[in-house]
Amino acid sequence: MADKPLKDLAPEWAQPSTPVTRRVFLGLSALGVAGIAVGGAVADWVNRSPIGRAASSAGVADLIPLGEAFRYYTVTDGFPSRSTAKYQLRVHGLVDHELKLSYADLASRTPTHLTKDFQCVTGWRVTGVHWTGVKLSDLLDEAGVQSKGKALRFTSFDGVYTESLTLDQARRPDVIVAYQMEGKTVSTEHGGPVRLYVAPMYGYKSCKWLDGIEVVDAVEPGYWENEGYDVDAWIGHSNGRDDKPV
Ligand SMILES: Nc1nc2c(c(=O)[nH]1)N[C@H]1C(S)=C(S)[C@@H](COP(=O)(O)O)O[C@H]1N2
Ligand SMILES: [Mo]
Repeated sequence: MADKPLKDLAPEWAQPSTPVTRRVFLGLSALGVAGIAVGGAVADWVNRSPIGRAASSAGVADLIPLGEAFRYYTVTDGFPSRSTAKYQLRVHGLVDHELKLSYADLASRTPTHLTKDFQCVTGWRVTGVHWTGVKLSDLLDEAGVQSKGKALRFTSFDGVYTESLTLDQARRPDVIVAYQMEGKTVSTEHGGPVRLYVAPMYGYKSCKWLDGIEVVDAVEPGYWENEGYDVDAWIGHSNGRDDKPV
């Protein structure tokens, strides 16, 4: 596959609303050589220090060696927080019965456990992440999808991010509304208390801070898809980035 300019492959850090601040750059150059020598410590630094987290949310951290560490992404200027007590998920649109589900409602349904890799299209991957959630297909069946319904539009309580799947994709058994990650309620930084987890696709499909699932009649491209990512996000087939299915 032909090489594309890096900016097309990594709009997360190239796009103007997440500028790389001077502070982030200073932090990164201070890290310099030491970062290569102590990979684990670098991952901790990215996860814990304000500079590391700024670098991470700006996508700059993709440029430094981290080994297997999650980056915490957000397209807004923060990580919106909602308690499990206040959380609500709406399943609406072309359905027979609209659902309004609390965290407890989700947790009381038949759980699905998945241990799978999490892979961002920019190149980082965390292997063997343990997720617990409810199959999206179960929620769709409960709501009763009308015959005009062909696709889903996901919304986030960050107020900005959106994602999409076709109904066929959404009905796969490895697509879940996840309320636990590594045995605990999904953290605020990882899009909790509830996020989508679309195992067979790149991370951008896995909408964080999920608050709405709308059944619509056609796929509507999501946030990053409007910035150039493929609507088709199957790992191994998208953006010329990775040919090895996981
Ligand atoms: N609401 C919201 N969801 C999002 C994103 C985001 O910025 N905002 N980033 C996406 C991308 S590109 C990836 S790789 C994963 C990253 O998940 P993490 O921040 O838990 O590592 O979340 C996806 N879902
Ligand atoms: Mo990503």
